[in-house]
Amino acid sequence: MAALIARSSTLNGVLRGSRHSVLLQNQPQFSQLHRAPAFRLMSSETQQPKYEYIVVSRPEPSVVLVTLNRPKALNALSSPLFEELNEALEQADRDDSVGAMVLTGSEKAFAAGADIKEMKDKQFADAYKNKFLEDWGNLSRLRKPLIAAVSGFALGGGCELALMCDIILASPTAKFGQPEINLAVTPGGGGSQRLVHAIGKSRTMEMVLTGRMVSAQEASDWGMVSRVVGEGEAEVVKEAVKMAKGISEKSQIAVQACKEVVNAAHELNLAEGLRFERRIFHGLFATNDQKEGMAAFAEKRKPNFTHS
Ligand code: CO8
Repeated sequence: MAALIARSSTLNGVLRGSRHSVLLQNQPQFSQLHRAPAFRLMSSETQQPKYEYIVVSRPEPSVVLVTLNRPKALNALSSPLFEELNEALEQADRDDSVGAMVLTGSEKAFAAGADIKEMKDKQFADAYKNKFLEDWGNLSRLRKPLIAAVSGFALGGGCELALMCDIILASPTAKFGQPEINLAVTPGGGGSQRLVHAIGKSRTMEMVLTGRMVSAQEASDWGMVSRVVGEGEAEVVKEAVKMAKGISEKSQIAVQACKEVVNAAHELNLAEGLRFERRIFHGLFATNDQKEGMAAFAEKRKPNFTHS
């Protein structure tokens, strides 16, 4: 039976086994983790963390960090892993104390794709009837920003998972690819569509038709990732958490509105998009945060947003 227990009593256990424990303890706000008003679901009988394939932590009171945790399979994305991922991120999205989320993997692999061993015997009827992969796109519907911190392989579904995030930061070791062609299938998690928006048709065709892996630098030059940071996974996660913390200090209403208008550019033509952006802009004049933000600028002080 699952029971809610205070996260202060569980967090140490969760973090102790995590590769981020050093990073987390080095954060000045580490002690505040114990005061964060969040809870984790735990099994009361076993006292084990609820999740088997991910680790959820709070490197900052306002930032949730989700680490994919199937190291032996290079974080291959199985259905149970995705169920956990969706649940953890949706929970963070609903939590008023969370301003932004970070998703990462390991030094060797962000994720090496959908779990090929799980898929290999799948039949069309089962995939179609049971809407295989349909829930995997849930995280592209989160309202709060999600930042991918990518080291190592981000292949197939792993590359698509990164592309579902709002911002991608890459360590120099990151390698992006859509190698599904080698398995005689197409990308299935949005790669063929999102890549065209991000890097254009010719480069997408090259990635999808040849399966070639693209280096972090090349992905950055192509505009697929925001930038390449630091050396190794710890650095890229640290940078992503810093960015997430900075975003969580803004007005959360404005952050969600910005995310909504940028995402609309994928779906609307220019005239509709400009109209949509203007309407959202007009709407923000009804918020306390807009009044506070502009008053603070005029009075030369820091704004105190109430997210209202
Ligand atoms: N699925 C299942 N197991 C995997 C996967 C995978 N995608 N990738 C790696 N593994 C396993 C290996 O089988 C191996 O397990 P074991 O030790 O039991 O044999 C273990 O991880 C380590 O892998 P390797 O020994 O192969 O490690 P290498 O360092 O030699 O090679 C590579 C690393 C190059 C990443 C290699 O493992 C590889 O090519 N992996 C497959 C990459 C791939 O083809 N990905 C695409 C999969 S299809 C897909 O993603 C469809 C997307 C569907 C939509 C998803 C929506 C989000």
